[in-house]
Amino acid sequence: MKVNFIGGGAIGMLYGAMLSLGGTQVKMLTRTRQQAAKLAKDGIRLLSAEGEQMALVEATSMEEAAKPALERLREHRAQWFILTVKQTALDEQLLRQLAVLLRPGDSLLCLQNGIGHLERLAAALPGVRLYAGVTSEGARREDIGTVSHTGRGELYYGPAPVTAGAARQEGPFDTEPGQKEDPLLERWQQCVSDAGIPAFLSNDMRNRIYHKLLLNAVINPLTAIYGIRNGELPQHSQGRVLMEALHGENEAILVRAGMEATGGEWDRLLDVCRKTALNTSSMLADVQAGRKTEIGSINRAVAGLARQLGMEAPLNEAVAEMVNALEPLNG
Ligand code: KPL
Repeated sequence: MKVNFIGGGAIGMLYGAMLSLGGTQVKMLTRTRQQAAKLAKDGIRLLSAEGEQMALVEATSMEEAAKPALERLREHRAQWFILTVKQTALDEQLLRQLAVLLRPGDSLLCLQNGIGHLERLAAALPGVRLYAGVTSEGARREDIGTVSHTGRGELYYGPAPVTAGAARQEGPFDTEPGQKEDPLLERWQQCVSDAGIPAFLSNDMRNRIYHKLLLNAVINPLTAIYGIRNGELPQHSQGRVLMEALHGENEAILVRAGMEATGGEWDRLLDVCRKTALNTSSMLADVQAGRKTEIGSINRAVAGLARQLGMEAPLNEAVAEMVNALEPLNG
């Protein structure tokens, strides 16, 4: 089976390289033509504890791939796609391109942080089988052709928990009666297993997404506001106080929204800060690079969820304002 990655960032290149080295045919669909040309010519350079490896891939720009005329020439078999762009890149133009590129019966695995994207994708791509994934793999994009594997992690994926109100999906959703089997799922599982990627099929993705959101909605805004690395946050006198308060607010909201708390959430947060101590969070990296951040799909989205549930989220609102103030005006 061919696996098509939409997005040539750190996670897209990491998984693209690992799958290719494991024997899967990989196609990278990138935002820029320059990156597509580089990857098509040289492949992906993967730097890891095992050394340096070159992974051969096909590549083309998203703009090129989503031309309606070319799309008509596409093979008829259903295809497996993985969306690895940030939520900030999931704008109307990309949604339109995806609607040209993907057909009913195709499968799309979405690896975004935060919430809100699955509903937008479900509405834009009727008939596409949507999956959600949460990865803890560590990756850093060094340049348009090189990625470093900075920490081993796991991938959990499963039917996307699209909330009521979004377009109805034909697919293997746990919420849908009369589910249809996805013929590509077993082949995808074989591909990740051949690549040595620890990946687990889950029927509990809403819970997993909320647990990841609980981490991102504390670490990301606070490290961005204070300009510190993940490991410094629990040591930061003011940051630590806000960390506890924001975590408390988020946990209450997410539990009301359906997250199953285990009692170990606060320790998990400290553990992630420890394990990713030297990381610059993705939000701080965005602020430092003068890019728009994912605050809208993280803290603003948590505040929106709170409103829907009749709750208040003053700390989420406050950190969202502060991070917005750090963003470029028209980024
Ligand atoms: O996912 C992350 C991010 O930076 O977006 C964390 C868990 C905070 C690790 O850096």
